[in-house]
Amino acid sequence: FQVSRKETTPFDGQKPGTSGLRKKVSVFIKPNYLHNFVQSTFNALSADKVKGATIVVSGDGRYFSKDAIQIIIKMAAANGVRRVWVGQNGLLSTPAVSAVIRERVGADGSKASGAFILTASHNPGGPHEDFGIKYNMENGGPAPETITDKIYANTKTIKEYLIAEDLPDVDISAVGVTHFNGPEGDFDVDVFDSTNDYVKLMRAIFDFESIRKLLVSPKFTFCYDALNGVAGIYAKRIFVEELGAKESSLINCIPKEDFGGGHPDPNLTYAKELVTRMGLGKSSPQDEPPEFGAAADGDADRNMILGKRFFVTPSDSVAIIAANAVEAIPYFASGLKGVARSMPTSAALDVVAKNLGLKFFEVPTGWKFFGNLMDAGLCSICGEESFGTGSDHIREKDGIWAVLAWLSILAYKNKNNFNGEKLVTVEDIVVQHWATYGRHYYTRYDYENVDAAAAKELMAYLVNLQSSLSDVNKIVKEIRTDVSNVVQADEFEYKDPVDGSISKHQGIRYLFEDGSRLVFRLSGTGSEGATIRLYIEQYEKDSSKTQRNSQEALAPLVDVALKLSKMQEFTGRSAPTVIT
Ligand code: VG1
Ligand code: CO
Repeated sequence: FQVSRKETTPFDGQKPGTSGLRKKVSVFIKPNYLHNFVQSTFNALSADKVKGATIVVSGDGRYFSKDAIQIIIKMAAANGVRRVWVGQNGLLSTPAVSAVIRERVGADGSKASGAFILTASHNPGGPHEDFGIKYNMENGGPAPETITDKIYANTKTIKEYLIAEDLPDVDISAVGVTHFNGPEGDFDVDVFDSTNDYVKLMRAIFDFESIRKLLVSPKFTFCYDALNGVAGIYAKRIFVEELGAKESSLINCIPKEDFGGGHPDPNLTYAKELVTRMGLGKSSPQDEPPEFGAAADGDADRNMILGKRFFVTPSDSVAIIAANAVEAIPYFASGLKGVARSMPTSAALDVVAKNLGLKFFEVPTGWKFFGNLMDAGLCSICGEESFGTGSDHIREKDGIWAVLAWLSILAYKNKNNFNGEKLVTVEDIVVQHWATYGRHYYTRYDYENVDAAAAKELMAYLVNLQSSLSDVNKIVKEIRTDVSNVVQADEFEYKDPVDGSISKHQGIRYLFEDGSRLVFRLSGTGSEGATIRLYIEQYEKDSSKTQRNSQEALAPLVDVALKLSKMQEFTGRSAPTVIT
């Protein structure tokens, strides 16, 4: 093939957000739009990560992925990349990409130095919806801000990109290596099985035999909803083929380019079918709900864990996994190095860390901050309130891993004896956890797609308020007398303990004397307007009061949050779009 240099001009707004660049497909298909971003990324990497390197290109299979993969292959060839690895049909979950970067060794001994992941995660897909792209580094984790800042700077000055226009499209539906010859030498496209490397890693972490006994036990019933995302191919392979779950326990497990028209976001609002099956929906289920249910987002890095008629809030989920990991999961048998959560995630994990004497870290939203801690050997398990849970086995959150972790805990709590009188259930485990550690009542209100200027004003107003705590408390007491005093109000700022880098403006916090918190943030993953996230939390130590309805328990704080922020005045919204 030949290398062409193509002239181009910059596009506005190619700044990677919390997790890459996400825009409407109609934006991504503009001539040169994707090309500019890909070339800007190559130009932001050190030469050895491009020339002669091996890179992975795949994603959640959403609309436009197949075209994007062919474009990136041609650009990689032209930029001197030696090998491109593609999951069959262009499919790899985000955690599987991380695993492939870290674990896969090519037939010729090659290792990958990075990956383009094609996904907009939990955002809808299809010709009128979202596409996304992000770059992950050699450690398998998202590019740090130093790199994403460079990529963004490059997108603003880009003048040309390199492409091998005459390279024929590669058939990515069939496993195998296609070999090409370019001006600088050989170039290979290696299409490989999307699940093998990931499954091998999961086998090395968990005791598949004991999980299998649980899944095949007639007392245990199971349901997994991939929301038509890429998780389906892993669920089928792992839960059904390896662990013996019935095929009928999988729903929406065939990946679709438009996620069946749905919102591939595993929460109580969008995972409707599963929520109904588990007995949590408005209408009652046809059959007795399963003992255990779980769902994933489009790229399978998120998870929702449900018991029969029972929702596990993600902040509790990571705390419970951390509390039980050493006993229940072979990978952690020798102990945890430390644990971490994102700032808006509830403090349930903090309490576990304190009780178990573990190192603990609070980082800004987004997975990239956990990676540094893990690379430095400081953190084994971490999580976010946004249905993200994971460990240092890779450098992304991992939806299937979280389900296997919960199944391991269930297997362990039932002493691997599933024929007893009554199984220990998901609800039993959570209620027991609250009794031991106290409960963090928690909810998140999302105001999606509000006017961007109004959202900014609301945030500026809240920051401004913080200059006087006594004024804040005066306003709070006028709204409600049954909440405690605000003792600290600030914008969260993080100093990375490993590299010393500082991230500012990571969310507005109001901290109360009794441990309650209100947090306000603007989303960095949307593609239209602005999304305001409001996180509300309250700690209850008294074990006789840990089983209240969470919206009821949090009502006073919700009231304070909405009135303090003048939410309706600024946004014109009387209610959030999503409550989790
Ligand atoms: C959201 C979540 C954040 C998560 C991010 C990426 O970001 O709040 O916790 O890490 O999505 O998840 P934001 O900036 O919109 O609040 V995923 O599954 O979209 O890669
Ligand atoms: Co995701």
